[in-house]
Amino acid sequence: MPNDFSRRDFGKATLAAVSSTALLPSEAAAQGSSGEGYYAYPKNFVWGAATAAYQIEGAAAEDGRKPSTWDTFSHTPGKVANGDTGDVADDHYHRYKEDVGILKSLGVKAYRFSISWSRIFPDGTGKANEKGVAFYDRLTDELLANGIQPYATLFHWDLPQALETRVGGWRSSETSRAFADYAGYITKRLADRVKNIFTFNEFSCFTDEGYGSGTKAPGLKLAVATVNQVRHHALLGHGLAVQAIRASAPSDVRIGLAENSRICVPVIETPEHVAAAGKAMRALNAHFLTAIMEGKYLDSYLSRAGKNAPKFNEDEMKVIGSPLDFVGLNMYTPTYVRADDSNAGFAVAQNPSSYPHMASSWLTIGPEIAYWGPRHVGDIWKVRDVYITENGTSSDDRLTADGHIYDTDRIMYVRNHLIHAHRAIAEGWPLRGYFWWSVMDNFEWTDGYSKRFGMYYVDFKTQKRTPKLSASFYRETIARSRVL
Ligand code: PNW
Repeated sequence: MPNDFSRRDFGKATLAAVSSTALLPSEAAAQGSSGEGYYAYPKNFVWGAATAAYQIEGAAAEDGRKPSTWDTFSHTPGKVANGDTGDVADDHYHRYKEDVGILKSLGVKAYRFSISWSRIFPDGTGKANEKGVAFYDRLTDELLANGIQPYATLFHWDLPQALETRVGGWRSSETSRAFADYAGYITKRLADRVKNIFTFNEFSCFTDEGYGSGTKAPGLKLAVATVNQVRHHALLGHGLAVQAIRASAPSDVRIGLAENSRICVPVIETPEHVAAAGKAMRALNAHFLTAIMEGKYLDSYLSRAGKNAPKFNEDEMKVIGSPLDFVGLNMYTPTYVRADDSNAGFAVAQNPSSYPHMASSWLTIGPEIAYWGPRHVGDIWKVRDVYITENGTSSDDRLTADGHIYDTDRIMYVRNHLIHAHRAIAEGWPLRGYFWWSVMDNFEWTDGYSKRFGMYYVDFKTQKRTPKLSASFYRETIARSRVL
């Protein structure tokens, strides 16, 4: 990361650039504003929406695609709610034009989707599958024809099963190298049109949860030392991919990642708790985001891991720390932090059992993350471009007799995050865009189709998409470029 950048200068520039529109509520009130411009966003803010391949595409065995670890996992009895699989999902593979039409009607400027490695290299390595590449060609062209910028994620958890079977998946650095080859290949084929590329989506969900708790594919419960090595191989895959993309990409291509780092919110916004939250941000993300941003593992992480620490060398750490153009934060839940006398200087404040959550019980509500995420990343690592690459919620959506879905809880959730995100921008923190998770209801991993995250309701029997009230909320918000 470039270290030459002064936050204060940057903050000034940003505030100058947006000063006619971005007023803090108190400023607007002081000026006697009637609300015009209230929570206004900069005109160049990237309003977007996000999905992932295995969650929406379906067509699991079509045009040469072979199984990923998620096909195997979802077809294993007892792993996914109701025995649901991604075989058909939203049938997006065949309905992508209709779905791009939905994006256009929302008015989004950017669409974040993921590429199924198993479509491109069905065996993980070897000869590319032209028909698989052709699908992403069609999708990219359709997006651009509709004025929507494609933001592509290379890995959203669906590893080609062949790599899991042959080399043990992320247990082997062969998978890291195979990933870099795939990343370089995609760049050659798509980067003339796809200008924003994410390497990975959320490391913990395929490392810790795939090989440790076993709650996600490939569903293994292995020793801590193995899991730490898996984490390291994933980071190495990221770094090697960054280098492979840079080696073949046109100069206007930007590279980043989408990480669900713990976002540390001070319990009370006093200097001591704020300082503790910054320390916690580095320490609690030591094995993923901090390692990438700093090109090293913190001593505290290594000493805590002890004999289970990952095996690595300095060359690998340099690769892992390859400079990025932006950082994407997937954010759903807060980690509240307080100052503490321990060596670490912070402690996580556990939520009481009464703490509120959304329809998914893990989804505790703390919209301050939309402020603290961009602030920490801008402050600690001097990152110049931060995106909220996922934010959204499940809701107990019901079609009413009049055919509508009034998802007021989803609107409440997103609106509050957008208000806190606005504060980050108004203070000059480098937040550039927001991607709503998700466009439409889809395969919600181990919850199958039982949890709905979309702005569009999907009837999975007929594949009919119906806009929820939240779709109107987002359309109006984007059209006016302010929180409504
Ligand atoms: C993200 N947590 O996963 C994923 O990137 C999406 O594919 C997924 O559909 C979406 O969030 C909603 O779950 C997460 O426990 C999984 O904090 C778990 C957590 C956060 C994000």
